[in-house]
Amino acid sequence: MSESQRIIFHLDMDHFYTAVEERERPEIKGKPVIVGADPKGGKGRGVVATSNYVARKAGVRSGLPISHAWRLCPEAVYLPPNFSLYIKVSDEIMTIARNYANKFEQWGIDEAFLDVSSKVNGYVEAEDLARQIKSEIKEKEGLTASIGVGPNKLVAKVASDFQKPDGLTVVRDEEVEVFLAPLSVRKLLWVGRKTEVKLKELGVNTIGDLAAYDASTLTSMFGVMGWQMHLLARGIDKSEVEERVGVKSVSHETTFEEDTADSNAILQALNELCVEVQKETENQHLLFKTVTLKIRFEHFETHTKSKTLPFLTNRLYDLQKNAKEMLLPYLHEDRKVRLVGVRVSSLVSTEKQKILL
Ligand code: TTP
Ligand code: CA
Repeated sequence: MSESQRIIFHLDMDHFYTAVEERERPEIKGKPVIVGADPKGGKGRGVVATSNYVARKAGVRSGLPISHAWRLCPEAVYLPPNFSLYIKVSDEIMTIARNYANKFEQWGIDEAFLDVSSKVNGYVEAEDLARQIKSEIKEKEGLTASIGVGPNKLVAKVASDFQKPDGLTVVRDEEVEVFLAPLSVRKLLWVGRKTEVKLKELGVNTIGDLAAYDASTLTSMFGVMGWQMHLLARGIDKSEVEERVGVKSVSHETTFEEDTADSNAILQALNELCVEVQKETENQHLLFKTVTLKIRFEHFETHTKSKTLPFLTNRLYDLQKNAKEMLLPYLHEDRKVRLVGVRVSSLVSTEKQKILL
């Protein structure tokens, strides 16, 4: 299929965490709302996860130190993140959106790409379809989404951000260049702050400036990325919408040198496995919700038992306590154990807010 025949949507929920909180607590609607670390009267550490549009008017944004947010907006409603609720709502939204797409790619907790090329005939139908998705989400979840429609993922992504909140921006193939040209280079997916500074030094501020710049100079300065940036600036992006597979679980298991019925030895092994699993989740910036115990007796009789916690965690204590609780009923003096294992799943990345269920 040629590039010009594709129609891609990018769906992005508006101020997601705070929108969910406002839905759950109608009494805070209209007030500035900030989800993030505890401000502790201005002495808190940690950062803002997100803020609603009222708080954004006061300058409070994602990533700002919470103490700074407190100075800008002490009257805001400050709430700790309720990840399990956001994940549940995210799942429901993704289920709604997925239904409309030929190909679907979740991109973070509140974003997704949809390839609807063979669902619609042209941009007029595409716009109707985008409206339908927005209203189904509004009706079923009470939340607003912004959708960008374009010939590829890049244009769709930039378009969804163009008229927020509750936006719908359609950019047809022939409009791409004019649409992108006046926007800051920062809007391009892979242009970070450092690159932005370097580009500014070259006199490149807008996407249009970048598109007009000599590609080989960019390549000599930034390597492959320079070449890619130049393509993106011209609105060229051939990447496909595809289901992403992430880390789904983290697990460790151990086989005893000799089968054993010594409950102390088995519990100690389990604790050590929990330490390894917890370390790995921490290194990968993951929180988990489901803990699974695996136990194999002599003669290979194997059992697994899982428990889903009511909250997301990455604490060793939670892991060890729950794994132990599941293990104890299996331990008997006359039953020798060959192997124990621990797995955590229902993972969420704290770093990029990617869901890896
Ligand atoms: P975003 O989509 O970047 O932001 P948003 O939905 O809050 O606001 P917008 O209307 O501009 O799209 O991120 C989605 C959620 O991810 C956000 O609600 C909270 C979380 N998040 C963080 O926890 N830390 C961050 O630094 C960012 C950017 C987001
Ligand atoms: Ca969002």
